[in-house]
Amino acid sequence: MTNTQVTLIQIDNYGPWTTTPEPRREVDLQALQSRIYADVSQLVGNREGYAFFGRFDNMVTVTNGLDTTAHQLIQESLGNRYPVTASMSVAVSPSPAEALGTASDRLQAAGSAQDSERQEVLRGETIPEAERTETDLQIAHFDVDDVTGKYTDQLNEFDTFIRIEEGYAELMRYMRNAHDSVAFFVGGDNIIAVCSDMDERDYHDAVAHVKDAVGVELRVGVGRARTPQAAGMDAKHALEDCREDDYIVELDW
Ligand SMILES: Nc1nc2c(ncn2[C@@H]2O[C@H](COP(=O)(O)OP(=O)(O)O)[C@@H](O)[C@H]2O)c(=O)[nH]1
Ligand SMILES: [Mg+2]
Repeated sequence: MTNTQVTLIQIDNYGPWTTTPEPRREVDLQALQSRIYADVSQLVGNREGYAFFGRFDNMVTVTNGLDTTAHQLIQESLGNRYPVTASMSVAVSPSPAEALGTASDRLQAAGSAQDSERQEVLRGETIPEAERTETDLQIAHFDVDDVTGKYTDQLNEFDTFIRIEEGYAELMRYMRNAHDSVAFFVGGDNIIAVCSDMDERDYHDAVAHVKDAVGVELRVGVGRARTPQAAGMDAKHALEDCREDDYIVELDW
């Protein structure tokens, strides 16, 4: 059984900040957002977690193994490095989508994303060390079969981008609706999903659904472990096995 710990990181009062006293230069906002994400990826990643850029102002991170103190340190580091602060909300569930839902509820209860009074809150609970198991995380690493031959080397880059985004949109919706799982585009032709307890058939169905709906052919490797990074690395190895053996789905257990 999976038990995913999700931390929602939300930049405090970011909307008003981007327009006060007048709209800030977009290029500066883009640089700021990508730097905050880079730091979050490393701060969470150094502690065996995974971070997704999401909408940049709201980042979803998977934090099994990070306790409250680790969260406070990350929050403090962001506050020290940037002209904005971040709030964090943590929740745990066998269903990743439900964990993210509970984390969102807790943050919303603490105040609006555009409330200047709500600053650097930290809410929620982490998994007690004694309750952690080797199957808490199930992570799936999807990639488009031969994106280079079918798209990158063939089409206008914008038409390639449209195809990849269509595949992503279809997969994220399917994983959310059918399996309470959350999937994020991570660049190139890659999508990483944090999954509930899905089996091989479920993954075949997901890949078949995306192919039927939008014609994008995916492969997927899946890992299971105690930490997000261990599960994610197993998933990447399983995906390499898929490519070598010409399978569509490979589970690393
Ligand atoms: N985030 C991420 N991107 C990757 C990874 N591997 C490949 N990519 C990206 O995906 C693109 C396509 O690579 P690949 O899937 O190997 O090509 P294909 O075999 O033609 O589909 C690369 O240009 C990278 O941008 C990975 O492990 N993680
Ligand atoms: Mg590929």
